[in-house]
Amino acid sequence: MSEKILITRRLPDTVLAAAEARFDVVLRDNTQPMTEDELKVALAAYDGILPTLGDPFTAEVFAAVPEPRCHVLANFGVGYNHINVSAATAAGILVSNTPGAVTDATADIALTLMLMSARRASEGERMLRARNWHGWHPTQMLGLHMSGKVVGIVGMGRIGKAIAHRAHHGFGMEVVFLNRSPVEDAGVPARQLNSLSEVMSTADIVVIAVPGSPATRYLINAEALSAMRETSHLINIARGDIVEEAALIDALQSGQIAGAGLDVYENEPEVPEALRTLENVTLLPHLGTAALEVRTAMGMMAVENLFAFFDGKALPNKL
Ligand code: 8YV
Repeated sequence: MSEKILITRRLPDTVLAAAEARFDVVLRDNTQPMTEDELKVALAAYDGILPTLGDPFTAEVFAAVPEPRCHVLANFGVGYNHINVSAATAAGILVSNTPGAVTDATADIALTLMLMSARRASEGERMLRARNWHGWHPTQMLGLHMSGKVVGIVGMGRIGKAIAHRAHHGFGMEVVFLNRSPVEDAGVPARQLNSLSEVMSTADIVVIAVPGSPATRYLINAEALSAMRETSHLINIARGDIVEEAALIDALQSGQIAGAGLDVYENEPEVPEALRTLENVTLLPHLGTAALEVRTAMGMMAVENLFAFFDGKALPNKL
């Protein structure tokens, strides 16, 4: 009899077909994350789970199911801040993610937001759509010229390096970065700085590319933002709660910084009214990996981890 697998949101058809060819798949076709209560039921009812963004696998969820039927969580996505991996391990449950598959697409969205924020693209489009464009003139809507400026990358992992590559080769930007361990080779000429405030004060555009975790929650708070210049921009493509949204709103309203570009939010899909009404912020609905081939590669990677587990092999992407 084939293993029973829960997939918590609809994945591309080819991924579902690959999973269904081997497993007895239950697809939860819903846009919202599961609740903690639903996860407790699922841990007892399925042999494996393929979780998606935000499904709250907290320590309490694992503790509530002392003898789970499920022994593998193959997360769809590189970020696993919604899964307490040490509590899962203690409960005898293996966890994997999808590194690599998301890198280029997420870096592309970072560059999209850098350009949109620097060149005031969404503000301009809103002006035009509202019929408030009354003619071109030489000093209209002047933004930040990215070429030759300094990008400061917070978190020089795979995605940080892919952003550095694009910024250096595409725009001739100087790259500075912060990383908790020394980085021998950033892939392009780059300077590792010693403190967050140094990166914030040196860069014309700061990009957040660290994983979300309790350790990085509110890393970018009022104090960090106060080190930025009034001509600078902040971009977040990582996790929403790395940036203290209320402090960012203050910084954007007061002119402490010139602009921001966000793909992620503290309480997705909620976006504060204050952010939605500000002109100097570009807001995307967590589009980081939103391309069919990317979501397919992520899904196939998660499914391969399930195959390995049920074949009795090591998980290729075990956390
Ligand atoms: C995914 C992401 O779309 O991979 C990640 O960590 O943030 C996204 O790009 C999402 O996590 C899917 O679960």
